[in-house]
Amino acid sequence: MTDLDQMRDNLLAAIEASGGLDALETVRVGALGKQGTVTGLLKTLGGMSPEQRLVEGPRIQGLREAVTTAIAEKKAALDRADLDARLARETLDMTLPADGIGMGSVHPVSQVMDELAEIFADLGFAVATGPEIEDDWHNFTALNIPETHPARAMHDTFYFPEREGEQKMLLRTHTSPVQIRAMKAAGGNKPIRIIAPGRTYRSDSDATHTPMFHQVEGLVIDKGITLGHLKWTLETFLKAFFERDDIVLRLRPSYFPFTEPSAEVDVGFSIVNGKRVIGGSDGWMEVLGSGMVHRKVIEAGGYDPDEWQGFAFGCGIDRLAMLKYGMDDLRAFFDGDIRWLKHYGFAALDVPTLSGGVGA
Ligand code: 2NL
Repeated sequence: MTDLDQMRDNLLAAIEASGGLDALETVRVGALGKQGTVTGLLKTLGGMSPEQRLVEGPRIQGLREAVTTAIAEKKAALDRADLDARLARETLDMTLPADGIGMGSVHPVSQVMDELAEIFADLGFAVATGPEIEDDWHNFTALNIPETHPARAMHDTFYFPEREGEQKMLLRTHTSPVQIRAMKAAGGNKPIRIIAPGRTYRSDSDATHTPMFHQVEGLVIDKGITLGHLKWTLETFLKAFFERDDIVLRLRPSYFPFTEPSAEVDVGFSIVNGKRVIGGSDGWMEVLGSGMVHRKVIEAGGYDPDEWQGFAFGCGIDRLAMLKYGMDDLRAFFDGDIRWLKHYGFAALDVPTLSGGVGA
């Protein structure tokens, strides 16, 4: 065996024995680096005679190629082993449950508004909306509310600063102006059946009153409308809303400027586990205000009161939600506390339907 063969065997053995990329690099530098043994041999070619170079050149170049190839193969093997080790170490358990997606929920007020729309749609009522910033005429005058009425006082209603030659503007105190606008738009010659749900504002704040609250009003205008239509409609609505057949109503004579006669509507409740539940007859609870639309209001809406009659009603949506879903603090409705919303909120795709049960 020549020195060159011996050198090749030693180098190939050293490459094969390298346990890692660092050790392999050391072998490479020792053989092929600037000061390397193989590089040193290549340098000796310059000092040889042409005959000797013809013999030694291919041998030394052969050695260089053999070493280069062996290093490349060893490096690939080490890389592969390294990858295999990492794959074995870094496992990903595909059977673990994924992180939950943060889903929002439908606020009880929105849920109840959807339920109201669904129930009244079945009775032929459309949903009407209008501005929350109203003028004095639509909110008060058209509704036969006198200039001296306490509701018109600064401490009850939120007014905007007055402007020269313009109507007083305010935040609507009920959704009645929406219905006045609907009457005006109808032109005084066709029947109307609408509900008007929405935000309303009064300068009031304690455990059971917030400055902003939600109201729904209903209005029917037609020829030959009586209190009987009113009572049947409210009874049918309350049975559908509270999802009980044992709903009993009591109409108590009352007063509103916009209706004549007027009636407060009480619903029978029963006591279940110390709490009041709608239905049954352990006692009476006031839930709605109602009446036959005052002839002055029919006139203000552009209808002839000798030909057209109507009934109307109004009630708080927040209160309806509390009675149906069992919350006891109104203020929590508008705090935006995520825990309250999670607890009392409704699934976004759980749209109320009469057939599926409006109560979600
Ligand atoms: C209540 C009482 C009521 C009305 C609202 C109304 C609207 C028009 C004409 C006549 Cl356009 N009336 N709305 C009628 C009676 C009662 O609400 O206690 N609301 C919370």
